[in-house]
Amino acid sequence: MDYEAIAREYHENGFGVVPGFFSSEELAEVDRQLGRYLQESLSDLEPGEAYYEDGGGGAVRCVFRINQRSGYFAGLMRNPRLIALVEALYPGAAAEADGVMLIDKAPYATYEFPYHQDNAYQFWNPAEAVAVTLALDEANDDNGTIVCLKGSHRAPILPHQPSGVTGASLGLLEKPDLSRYPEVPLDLKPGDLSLHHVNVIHRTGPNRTAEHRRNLGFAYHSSRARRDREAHARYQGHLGRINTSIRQADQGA
Ligand SMILES: O=C(O)CCC(=O)C(=O)O
Repeated sequence: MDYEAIAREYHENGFGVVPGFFSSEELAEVDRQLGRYLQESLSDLEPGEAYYEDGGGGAVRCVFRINQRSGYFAGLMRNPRLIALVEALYPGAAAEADGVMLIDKAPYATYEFPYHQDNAYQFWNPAEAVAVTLALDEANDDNGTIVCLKGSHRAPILPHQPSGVTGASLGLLEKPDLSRYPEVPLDLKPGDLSLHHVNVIHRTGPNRTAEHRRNLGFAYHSSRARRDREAHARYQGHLGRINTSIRQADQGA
């Protein structure tokens, strides 16, 4: 695998795709472990760790920080090939793994994750951080894959507001300039990875198919990046308030 070419594309565009990173056997094991995790842990998760379709009652939509309750996923995010890939993006620094999340876009789900930049709530400086997405199912424009805006990782962090979409905390206040930053949907086969820079503007669309679109998102930063801890703590407080209001709505409060 030509990590240098992948890194060049990533820095040029703000995103990239790595086909066939995990073999079908490796992916089958990831899927099996995920099924086990959901069966064993879902009922124990705290508000804010998981979000569901239709508020509380539906299928799972997102599960965050899977690594905190699963030794398997804590190990997977430190998989030496994943670490080597991230270190190729940020040479001369160590790759630090921050967490693993699951996104499951259900068949015919109509919600969209609005345009956003991950660093609007991750607060890395320098912005040496990346989301690595492992496709568990095929992902394309029809089933709401991630759509990145080419070159937008060079933009500053733009004003965001609460998105109002369960599982997506923030969205851009204003629609970005698509003539300057054209949209590129990331087409993935199971086992492929996509990489998106923490500053790149991206969104996801609805799932217009009868199949699930699931992926695992791994967050990494380079050992040169520092988090603005005050801003992050303020954001965590804001998330806590959102989760309280979701809980109250579920309980009819
Ligand atoms: O995979 C998805 O549906 C959402 C991914 C996303 O927006 C993100 O990783 O920031």
